[in-house]
Amino acid sequence: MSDLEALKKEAAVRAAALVESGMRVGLGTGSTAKYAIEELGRRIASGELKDIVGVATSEASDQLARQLGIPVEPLDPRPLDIAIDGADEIDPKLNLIKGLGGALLREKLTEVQARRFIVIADHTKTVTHLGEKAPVPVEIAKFGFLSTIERLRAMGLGGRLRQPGAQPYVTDNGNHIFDAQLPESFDPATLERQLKGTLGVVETGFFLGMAERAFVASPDEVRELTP
Ligand code: ABF
Repeated sequence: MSDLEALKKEAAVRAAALVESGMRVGLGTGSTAKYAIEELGRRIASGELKDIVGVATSEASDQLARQLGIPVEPLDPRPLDIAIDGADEIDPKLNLIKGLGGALLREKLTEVQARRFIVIADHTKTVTHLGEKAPVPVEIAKFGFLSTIERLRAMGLGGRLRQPGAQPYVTDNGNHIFDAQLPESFDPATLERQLKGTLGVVETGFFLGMAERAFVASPDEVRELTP
């Protein structure tokens, strides 16, 4: 395991320790969240954790959880006790950019319902302001996606349709993703509102004011951050 993977795992294990028997747990997506799911599976197998129910934020996490003996249910209106997930950027107030893994819509639907939303990451994900390193992924409807992209460009946003091969990337919800380059200076809440008001936009990768705490692992320590 590389040093960075070991750090991600350390952060994930710290967050997974907050899960108690009987809890309903939002299961994140991505390489860091995978370690949290594995740790929950380990704790179930050892008999330390009983009767938890997972709500998965992607087909991949759903499959992994089931393989590890974590019962998975669809999201329903009941609150979740906790959700644990990775992020692409974390600012000092724990505002996040998420969605480079493509699961932003299910992640937001799930994590907004969690009493506690815990972020896990290695130290490369912290920034002083959002957009420093990553674009913001914007999930857009497949139907008319080129028109939606024109509307986004007309707002002054650069960026590109996510297209890893010959075809555009398709999310678990059948949509496409436009990875928007962020301007040098902008207010995330204002841009989020503008994006959500744009026809064809389904969801954005801004997760603002949602995280309760973050476990961020660096080679020296796992820091526990609060907003
Ligand atoms: C999910 O996975 C996403 O919201 C985010 O895009 C990504 C982070 O992945 P990783 O932990 O692999 O860096 O949490």
